[in-house]
Amino acid sequence: MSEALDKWRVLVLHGPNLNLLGLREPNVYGRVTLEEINQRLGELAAQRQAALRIAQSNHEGALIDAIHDAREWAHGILINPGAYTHTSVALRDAISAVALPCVEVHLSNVHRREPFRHHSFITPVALGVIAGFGWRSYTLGLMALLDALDEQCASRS
Ligand code: DHK
Repeated sequence: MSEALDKWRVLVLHGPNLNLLGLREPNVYGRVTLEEINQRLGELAAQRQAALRIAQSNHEGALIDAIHDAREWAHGILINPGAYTHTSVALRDAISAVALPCVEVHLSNVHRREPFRHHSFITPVALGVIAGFGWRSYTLGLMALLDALDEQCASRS
């Protein structure tokens, strides 16, 4: 990764259980692995002159630490908070605290699933949400984030 030459630097964060993608409930989450998703994101980022730092954690605090750290280097955040979407005020506060543009993504259409998945603590502090398109939610989310960053930059110049 040649961050110095890239236009945008993005933190990609995968929350709990997403390390099991490909094996985990493939009828809900698909058969594409996390590594494959990361590879597809990397290809898209290269086309758009963006640099990605990618992390996955099953621990709320580690996700929060990564968000705090992003304050020092990132222009934006792409996050699938997994189940923390529906439970974590702390994760929401971290996103709000760093004030970086953030796109929330979900592989599944959470609104077609159990009622407890219908509420997100993250959405109110996100630019937008993409859900229900399997692994493509991530690439659509990255495109949306980079478009928003480009637009922000154009409106400043
Ligand atoms: C992933 C999870 O792990 C769930 O807890 C969320 C999300 C949905 C997804 O669809 O990517 O409810």
